[in-house]
Amino acid sequence: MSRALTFAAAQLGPIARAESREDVVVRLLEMMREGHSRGCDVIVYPELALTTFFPRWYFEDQEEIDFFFERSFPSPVTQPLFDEAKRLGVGFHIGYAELVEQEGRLRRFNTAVVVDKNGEIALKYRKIHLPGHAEHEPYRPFQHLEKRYFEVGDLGFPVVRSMDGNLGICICNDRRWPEAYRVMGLQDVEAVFIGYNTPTHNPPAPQHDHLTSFHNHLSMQSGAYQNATWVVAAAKAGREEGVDMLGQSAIIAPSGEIVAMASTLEDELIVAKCDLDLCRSYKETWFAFDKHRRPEHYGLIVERTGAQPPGSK
Ligand code: CDV
Repeated sequence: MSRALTFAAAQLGPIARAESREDVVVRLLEMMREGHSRGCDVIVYPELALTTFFPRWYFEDQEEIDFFFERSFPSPVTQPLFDEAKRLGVGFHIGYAELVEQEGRLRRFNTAVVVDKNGEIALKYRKIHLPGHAEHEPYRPFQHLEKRYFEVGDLGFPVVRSMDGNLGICICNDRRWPEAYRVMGLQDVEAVFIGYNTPTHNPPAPQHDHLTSFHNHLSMQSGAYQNATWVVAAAKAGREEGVDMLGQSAIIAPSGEIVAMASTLEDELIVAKCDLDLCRSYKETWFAFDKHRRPEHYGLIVERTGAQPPGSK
């Protein structure tokens, strides 16, 4: 008997800066209901799914920045997502900007949660690989100030048993780093949920722009295959506040194959029935970690951050 869950990636089209959270929640609810009618168990929404992608602007006024953050989750505005999930019996994953008082100070994280079919938060993750820069860089046509607005996540890469699967999360830039998947792979992850906001133009390296889509799928397909897991990845896509954002949200099998992909740059739900037991045939053969890994030879991975050429001290 197979253990199949039906996953959806709920790609979002652009969210304008002037669009309210209430308006966005209406869009998210519409997609949740569509997902339910298509038999979905879990719906994956993108990174920072409640507002426009605000790190593209340089703000000095903390109040202006904090406008984009959630002080509680759920809040009165986002509670309908939790209520509808419970009523319909579907789980969901969603990313949001989190503002929390912790260790006696205000802290800000780029966060995502998995909510189960009872409307309860089953898993929380705070983004670890924060891309971009911390200061205003006037040469850029738009900024990417995640290093300014967020702290590095402090929860590691946790995996939870929920909704009959071993579920993990990573967020956008994390998907380019094999360590993120491997830490979850070592917790027997069977599905990794990923939300992303990826401009198709990267100002520091425009020579790679034509490969944006290739690198998106390359990273996630290798992460899925090498860790024998499903990957469900949802973009915020389209031209948002003048910036073109990558679409091509995808559901990827443990074989590394893309089994569903978005074809628009708008709100679009892609759905696939995913047999979690398919992970086993990879976890027990090619990637039987217990038999084949050699961690005694991987020390540098945790001892060293930046590369050093041979012979350097
Ligand atoms: N939101 C992101 O993390 N974006 C990064 C880049 C484009 C800055 C990404 O890796 O897609």
